[in-house]
Amino acid sequence: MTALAIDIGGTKILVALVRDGVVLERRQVATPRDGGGDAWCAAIADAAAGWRGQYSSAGAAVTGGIRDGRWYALNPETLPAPAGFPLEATLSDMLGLPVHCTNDAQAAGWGEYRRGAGQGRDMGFVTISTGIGGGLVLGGKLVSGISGLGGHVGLMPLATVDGSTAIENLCSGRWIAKQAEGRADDARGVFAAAATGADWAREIIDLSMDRAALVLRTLQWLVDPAVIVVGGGIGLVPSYFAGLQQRLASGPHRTELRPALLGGDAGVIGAAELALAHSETENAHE
Ligand code: BMX
Repeated sequence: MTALAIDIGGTKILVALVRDGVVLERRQVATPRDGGGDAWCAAIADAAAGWRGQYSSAGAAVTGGIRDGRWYALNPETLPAPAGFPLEATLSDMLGLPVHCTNDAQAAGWGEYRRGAGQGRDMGFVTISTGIGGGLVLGGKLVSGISGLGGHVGLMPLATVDGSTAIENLCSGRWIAKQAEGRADDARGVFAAAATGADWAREIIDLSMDRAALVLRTLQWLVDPAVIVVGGGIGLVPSYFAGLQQRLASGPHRTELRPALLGGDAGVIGAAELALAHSETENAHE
């Protein structure tokens, strides 16, 4: 069964055709950050137009929260998703079939559990990207919680004593880009500068790794999972992943730290799996 899968992140939107955990075709567009919900959905419908008739279910993994099919930002700085935007209804109308929507890190965590680095083991998934998202799979179940936000570690108010800011605001890709203060255009530019030996860039990345390692450490204390899978455009930079590994090397936990095996496809692969499971449940109830 082929699914249309969508991943709406703070920086890019990926639209793909997925079958049995494999991406058959993909299209990627930059997220028009100021466009708003209708513009983002139109960009998705456009990108998928050529695949009409080739899929029988559809799912979307989105940055932010989903409640009753409506979308809202948890941290509008990651993406200012319009509060209460009817994402499921709008995408379903535009694409002509029901579209099941989930938080992006939840979907990616499920993708890694089913088809990637987590396979079959209790796992925590952490994506270090524009923001920092998280998901948990325990006992073979995605722990969505009552709000669909289980394991959302990037939003924990860890790094400040007064709890006034989420830890992602102090180490995510957006934070890295902001610290450059004009010396680089984006997080990628900071990594490029660090690679050529710029001390200012190394310091920013080191501090980001120190703080992101706290996120992973917290997950270890809370859940002590067999594996923590790290994904996202920042988390998957090899030197960054190695820095996290080094910071977690000591301590009593036996948790294995692994890079997402599905890389940037984890979200669409997870969204496809969840869409399929959802449409099977719906059909069983008909
Ligand atoms: C933020 C939050 C999470 C998301 C995470 C990673 C919003 C818009 N997003 O914590 O829901 O999982 O960022 O998102 O509130 P990404 O866009 O960086 O992949």
